[in-house]
Amino acid sequence: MSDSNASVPKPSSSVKLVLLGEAAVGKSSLVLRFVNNDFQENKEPTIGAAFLTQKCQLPTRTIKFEIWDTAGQERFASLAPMYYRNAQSALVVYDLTKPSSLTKAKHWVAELQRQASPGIVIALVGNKLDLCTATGEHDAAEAENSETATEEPQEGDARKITTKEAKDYAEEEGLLFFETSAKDGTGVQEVFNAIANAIPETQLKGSRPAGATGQAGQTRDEGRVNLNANAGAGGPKDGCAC
Ligand SMILES: Nc1nc2c(ncn2[C@@H]2O[C@H](COP(=O)(O)OP(=O)(O)OP(=O)(O)O)[C@@H](O)[C@H]2O)c(=O)[nH]1
Ligand SMILES: [Mg+2]
Repeated sequence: MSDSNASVPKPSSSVKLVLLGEAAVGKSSLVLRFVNNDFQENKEPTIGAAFLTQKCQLPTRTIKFEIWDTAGQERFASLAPMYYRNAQSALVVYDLTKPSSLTKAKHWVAELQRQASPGIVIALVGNKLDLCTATGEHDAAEAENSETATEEPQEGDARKITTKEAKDYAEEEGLLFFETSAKDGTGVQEVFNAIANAIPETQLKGSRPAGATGQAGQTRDEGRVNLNANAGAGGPKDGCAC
């Protein structure tokens, strides 16, 4: 009668994650890629913030990301503390083709380090990698380890921020670092996977046994507070690297 193959329910933990960054760097697009495996060419700006969830299966536990996708437009900046309060993780996003966006990202990192929960896991994410060509281009998964990053942006390349510049800064500040493309999906799952793995056990709240079913599935439930209804209509993606 014993059923040795029956999977023992994994503990399930909620992780609050906030996305911050200058307007139009691709925060919502990264979330859309992660949650729906979708991309929209002309995504409208986020108004206020959007809330989405996505589950990731780690070998020993289920992580349910509670994602707050904030609006990058300056007029919404004062709302940000509401969303990063109690967050265990943050994606600070910049656009690899826009130097001002890295400056802005550094401001967000400083603010998080000053005012967010101690121990918050922060990932610095350079997005729009698909616009960067030839030299300076990296496999996003290798960005963390690469020792061969070019030091100067290459002529004719839309890239304006070298991997080395951002990676050196991330290392100094103890941040995870990735380059991504929400458009073609490069590096997106790796970011969330790395965050899920980087949250210390002690930081995981809401641990509870998972239900008897639904171990393998991704779930997507969106309770949006976004007035702009910028959700994608696609179905749940069918794989998660987490
Ligand atoms: N080529 C390219 N375009 C992208 C990428 N990610 C986002 N975009 C485009 O950039 C524009 C802005 O993307 P959003 O995801 O709305 O940016 P956001 O950071 O959420 O902007 P706010 O909500 O205003 O803060 C949209 O037109 C996207 O289609 C990417 O990886 N590559
Ligand atoms: Mg947005």
